[in-house]
Amino acid sequence: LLNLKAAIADVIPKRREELLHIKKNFSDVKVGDITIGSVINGMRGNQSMYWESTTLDPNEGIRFHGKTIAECQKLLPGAPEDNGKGEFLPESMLWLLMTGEVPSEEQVRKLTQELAERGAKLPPHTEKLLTSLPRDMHPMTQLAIALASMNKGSIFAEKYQEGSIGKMDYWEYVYEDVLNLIAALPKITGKIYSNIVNDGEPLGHYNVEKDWSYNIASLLGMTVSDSVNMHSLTQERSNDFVNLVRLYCGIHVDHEGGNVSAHTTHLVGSALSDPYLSYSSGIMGLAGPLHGLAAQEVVRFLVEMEKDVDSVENVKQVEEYLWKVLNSSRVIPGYGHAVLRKPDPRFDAMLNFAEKRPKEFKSDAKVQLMKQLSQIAPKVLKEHGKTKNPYPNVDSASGILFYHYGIDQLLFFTVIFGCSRAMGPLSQLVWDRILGLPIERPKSIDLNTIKKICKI
Ligand code: FCX
Repeated sequence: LLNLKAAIADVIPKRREELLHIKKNFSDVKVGDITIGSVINGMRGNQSMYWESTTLDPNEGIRFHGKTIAECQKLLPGAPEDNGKGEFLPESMLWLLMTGEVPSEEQVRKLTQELAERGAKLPPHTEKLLTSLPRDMHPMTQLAIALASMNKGSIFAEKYQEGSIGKMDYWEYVYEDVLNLIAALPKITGKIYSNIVNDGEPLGHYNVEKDWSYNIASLLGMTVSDSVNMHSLTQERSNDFVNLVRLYCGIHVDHEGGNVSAHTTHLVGSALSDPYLSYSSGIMGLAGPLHGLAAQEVVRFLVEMEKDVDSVENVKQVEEYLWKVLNSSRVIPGYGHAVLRKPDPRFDAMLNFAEKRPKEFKSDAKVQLMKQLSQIAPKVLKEHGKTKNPYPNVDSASGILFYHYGIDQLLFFTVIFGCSRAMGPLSQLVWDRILGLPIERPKSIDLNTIKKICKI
């Protein structure tokens, strides 16, 4: 089956049957106990959400339908021009997330083409709206506005309003919206970036023959063939940047269901708000400094630290700098995680990207500092003794690599995160509707109830 929608339709009957069987026969089986600690501490450890495609192992990191990042890098198809030497395409990951199957080259080519065609034209009102926004408006606000505005063209919302579709068919229209939303992201992203750095004038051309990440890169002004010449680029640097976007977007798609952006998208979607409204809400959560904005915080941190230390080799000075931050009750950005308890394999993948290109990155003091920090900070954080996970998370390496290539608008990094993160939570939204999951409505409790439970 070469078409993604048909491939999903093919696996639906079995999955629906499995879940129905479980619902009918095992609904009373206990998953765990909820503690008072969990209630007043961000629901930590509370396993209470169904998530179809990814699971986060505290020690091994994220798995996509059971596959590690390394396995995905081995198995998922890349772009034809890279002849197996580049990064896998986010489109390949999207296929895996949606169907549970590793796609063939041919399936990915079709999906790439379909997304490129769907994304070739933004809705005129969205384009106009983006053009009208203040140039200094936060890029994530611009993204959330653009996405919410696309709900004007939601096929699901229209069909629901007409009352012409049954519950078991919702997914087909949600799917259409989801693909249209993901396809629109390169143009929206390019427009937001050009608003910030080029007074809204395009930095590149959209190329319908190319893949989704290539178009993001082009519209940021970063490909030799399709960009308005803003940065002096060689073909090699241009190819590397496109592969950085592919890698970054390929591995940031999802981090199971409980993280703020994924959970928000799923929650809002459970009220049958359409995918544009649901993901726009998710984007608002991704904009927080403890979540997606951390990549920007890391770059700011590295830029400041570089000014304060004589050399990246000076371990003592770096340690002192970290203690200064911790003693002033600030966090070390890019370190720690709510679930993960070992170094983030996504961090390793980003670091490997730089390590494979010594000519490019050896002389970049900030990138070297990022690497050095990953050795020093865990020791300091362990000694500090508060952080449950003292290791680098993905944000610790991601922003600084974009910064290296001249994408220096720090607030903008999270928009690229937003492109990638669309794929996981929105695949889940399709599956939420396939499986007919209900509106989410957990029960909250007040202090008197807590006291009663605690017998105090
Ligand atoms: N530096 C200093 N202190 C830290 C810390 C860090 N990097 N990470 C955690 N701590 C502190 C917490 O602030 C908390 O202190 P408190 O008891 O005084 O409130 C204590 O250690 C225990 O927190 P912990 O249980 O380990 O972590 P949480 O689940 O509460 O929070 C985040 C997890 C990720 C929010 C936390 O580690 C943090 O603030 N890290 C820095 C920001 C960051 O990198 N965020 C990106 C995370 C991720 F990759 C993403 O979602 O995008």
